[in-house]
Amino acid sequence: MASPLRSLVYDDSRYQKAFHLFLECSSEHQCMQDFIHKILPEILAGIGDGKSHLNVIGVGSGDVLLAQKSDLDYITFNWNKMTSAEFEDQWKSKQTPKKADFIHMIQMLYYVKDVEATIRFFQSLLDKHGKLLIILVSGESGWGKLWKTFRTQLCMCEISQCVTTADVKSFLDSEKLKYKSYALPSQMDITECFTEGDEKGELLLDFLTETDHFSRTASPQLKADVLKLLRDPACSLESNGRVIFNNTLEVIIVDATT
Ligand code: HSM
Repeated sequence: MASPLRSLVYDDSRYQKAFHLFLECSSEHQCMQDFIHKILPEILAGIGDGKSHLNVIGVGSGDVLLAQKSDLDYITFNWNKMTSAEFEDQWKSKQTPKKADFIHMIQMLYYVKDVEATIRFFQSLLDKHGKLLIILVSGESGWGKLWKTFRTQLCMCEISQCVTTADVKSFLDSEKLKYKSYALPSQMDITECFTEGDEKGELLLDFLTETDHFSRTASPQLKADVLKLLRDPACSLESNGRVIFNNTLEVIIVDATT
């Protein structure tokens, strides 16, 4: 029988609402900013091999925040408003010999059809000493536990949606690609998810399960099982009456092939 559950990605306005609430309730952006300011500069020090200009590709980057920045006029931006698969086709058809010094894919691999092909393609664009940065939720996070347990019920659309850094690392190991990884501890307050009918809790639950109106459309059994796991120490800690979900992210830095 077809599942009554519909992926949240098909309702963009609800997805945006849930995503913004998730950002308010989590330290997701803070932990990435700390990494970018404190650790990334040292990692990037060796790229470019003495060149005066660096070619950077941001896969999945948006242009909205750029309008608020006034100090970036030494950078030339070319925007490609297309999916990464379309970008790949376009790149291949142009047979461009250009290589990239740094490529970043921040929280975007959930939205591609083929994670391995996407990594393989972008890694192949790296110039000598170039680096590819991937950020996703860690396989050790609450997300990893949730998706391992309910993958068949919750990850039901054509995109990769439930991918974690554990999947990426096992692919990189199988391809014998060299990489380093860095855990970024992060939390998300999911207390309201356990109050029946709470609007905020229901939106957060949609974000966690990637499901449109999960509370209303999931079977009572699935809902009870998901809520039980979300509260389990495998996923969350309870502190001062709040339920704090493990939202740990992980950064993977892949080297160019020598
Ligand atoms: N689909 C959203 C996965 C995610 N989790 C992003 C944390 N950040």
